[in-house]
Amino acid sequence: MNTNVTANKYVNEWIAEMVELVKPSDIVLIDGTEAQAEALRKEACSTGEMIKLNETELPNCYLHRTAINDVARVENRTFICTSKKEDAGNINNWMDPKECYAKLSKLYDGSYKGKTMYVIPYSMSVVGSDFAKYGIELTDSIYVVLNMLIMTRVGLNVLEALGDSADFIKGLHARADIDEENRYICHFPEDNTIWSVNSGYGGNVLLGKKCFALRIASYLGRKEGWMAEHMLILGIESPDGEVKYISAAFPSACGKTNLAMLIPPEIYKSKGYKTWCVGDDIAWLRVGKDGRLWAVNPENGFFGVAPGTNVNSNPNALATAMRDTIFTNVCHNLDNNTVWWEGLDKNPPKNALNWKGEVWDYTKYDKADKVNTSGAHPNSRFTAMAANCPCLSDKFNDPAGVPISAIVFGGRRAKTAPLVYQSFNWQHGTFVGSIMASETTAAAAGAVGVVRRDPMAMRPFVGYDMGDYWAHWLKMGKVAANAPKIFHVNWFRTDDEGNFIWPGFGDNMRVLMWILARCEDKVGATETAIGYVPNPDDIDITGLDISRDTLVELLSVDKALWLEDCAGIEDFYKQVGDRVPAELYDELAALKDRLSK
Ligand code: GTP
Ligand code: SPV
Ligand code: MN
Repeated sequence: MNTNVTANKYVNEWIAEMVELVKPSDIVLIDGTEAQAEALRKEACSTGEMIKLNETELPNCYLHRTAINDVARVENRTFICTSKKEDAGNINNWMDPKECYAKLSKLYDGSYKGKTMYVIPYSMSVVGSDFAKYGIELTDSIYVVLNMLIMTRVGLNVLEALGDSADFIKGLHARADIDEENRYICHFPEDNTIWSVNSGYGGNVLLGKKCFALRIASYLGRKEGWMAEHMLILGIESPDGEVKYISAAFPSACGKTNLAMLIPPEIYKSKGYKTWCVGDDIAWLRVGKDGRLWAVNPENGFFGVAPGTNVNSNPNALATAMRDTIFTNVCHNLDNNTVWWEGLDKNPPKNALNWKGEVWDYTKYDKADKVNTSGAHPNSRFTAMAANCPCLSDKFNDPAGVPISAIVFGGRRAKTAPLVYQSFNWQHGTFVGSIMASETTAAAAGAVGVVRRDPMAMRPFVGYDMGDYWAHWLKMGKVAANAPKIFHVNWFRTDDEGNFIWPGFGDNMRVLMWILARCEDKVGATETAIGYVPNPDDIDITGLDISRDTLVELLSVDKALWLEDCAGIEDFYKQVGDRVPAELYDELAALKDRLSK
C-alpha cells in the first residue's frame, strides 16, 4: 500500500506507522473538494450510516445515529498522558504514555481491516494565520470526515501551509467495536498526539475540537504564552456602528451557543443595536500589541445542542441548521423525512423513530426519564456551517481576531450565584473563574443535575495541572496591560417550584449591556462581599414579565449560602493539590472575611 499520500515526509512516516497498526485496505486523502464530500455522503447513505433528509425542507441535510452506548463525551475514559503524573494534575485521569500506547495499540491492531483509512488535513483557525495550528486526523468513519469538513478548515491548502514542517497534531481515531469498556480518549501533549478508540460520538472523535483545540492547545498555550478556552465570542454593535466583543465560558450545555447567537430584545433592536457571532464554543486568546486580549474562534462550524433550539429561543441557530447540516441522535419524522427534537415546537411527530431508531410514541414522554422516552437524545446535536449563520460576524475569518472587552463566567446554579456580578480585578476574576460550579448536563456521560466545580468551564478540558492552569491565568493578566474586565452570570436561578426566574436567551442581552457599561465606566454598582452587583435600576427590564422585586431577588447575595460554598471551594482547592497559586488562597480568605463581616 502506498502510504506516501502527502509531500511531507513526517506526515507520510507517521501514516505508514499507523497503517501498519490498524491495517486498512485502502487510504484516501481528504482534499476538501465538494465532489469528494458528495461521493462520501452517497456512500454513507448506501450503507445506512447516514440518512438523506427531505431535500426541499432541509437541503443537503443528513441524519446519523450513534450507538446507544455512545452518545456523549466520556470524561472517566479521557486521559492526559504526560511522562510525569504530576504534570497532568489531580483533576485529570492520567496514564503513563508508554503504557497507554501499548494498551491502546492492542485495541487499534487490525481495527481498520476491510475498511478505508481517511486522512484529514485540517487547520484550527484561518489557514496561514498567526493563530493557525494544523492537525491530521486518521479515521475509519465517513461520519467523522463529513463532520470535520464542517467543523474545521480541511483541504490540500493545509498541507501546503504545513510545508515540510513536523509541527502538526497527530490524531488517530478508530471506531473499532464501539466497546464502552475499551473506550479511550487519550492525549499525549508531549508528542502532539491524540488517540481515540471505540467511540463514534462528537467530542470523542472530532479530534480538532475538545481534544486538540482545548486539551492539547491549552498545554501549548501555557508553553507559548496564550490561552485556549471553552468560550463563545459575541460582538455587540451599538447604533453608531462600534462593535464591542465579549467572550464567555459556560460549562457544556449551559448556554454558549444560545448567547453567541442571541437576537437583541425589542428595546435594543429598535434603537439600532445588533449582535454578531464570532464563535460558540472555543476561543484562542493572545495578547495584542495594544495590551488587549485578542480572540479567534479556531473552529469553522457549530456542534450545537438540538433540544430546546426553536424559533423563539435561538432562531439564528435554527436558520443555520436548516441546510448543509448533519443531525446526530435527533428524532426522525417519517411523514415528511425531516427531524424533530424536544423543544422545537409543540407538535411531536406521530409517525416517527426516536434517536435509537425505534418506533416512537410521543404520548409516553416522561420528563423524569428523558433518555428512554424522548424522541431526540438530550445531548442530540446539529453540525452546521458557520458560513450559514445569519448573524455571523464579518470578523469571523479575520486572522487578527477581535479585541475582548469583557470575559464572562457562568453556570447553572439554582440558588447561590446572582444574575450577574463583576470581579474587583483580574486576580479576583481568576478566583471567580476558579470557583465556578454548575449542575452537570447530558453533554457528558454520568449523572445529570449534580453540582460540581467546573473552573472556567474547563474541568474536562485542561491538558495539564489545574493549579498550573490558574497560575497561567494570573500571569496572562500581568502580561496583558489592558486585560478585559471579568464578570460572572447565572441565567439559571430557580424559584421554590424549580422554575427559572430569569427569562434568559435574547433577554440576556440586558445583562450584557450592564457589563459593557461597566467596562466603559458608564454605570455604578453596589460593592458586596463577592464583587460588584448592579443597582436594580441599571438592568433594563422594560417589556419583561418580571417585577422589580424579582430582579432585586435575582441580584441578592445570600451570605450564609456563600459561606457554605466556601467550604466546598476549600475542599476543591485541596483536591486540585499543591500547585494552587497562593494568590487564590488569599482571595478565598478575603472572601470569607468579607462574608463574615
Ligand atoms: P455545549 O455545546 O455542550 O458546549 O453547550 P452550550 O454551552 O453551547 O449550550 P447551549 O447554548 O446549546 O444550551 C444548552 C441548553 O441550555 C439548551 O437546551 C438551551 O435551550 C438552554 N439554555 C441556553 N440559554 C439559556 C438561558 O438563557 N436560559 C435558560 N433557562 N436555558 C438556556
Ligand atoms: C461540550 O460538551 O462542551 C460540547 C460538545 O461542546 S462535545 O463536542 O461533545 O464536547
Ligand atoms: Mn462545548
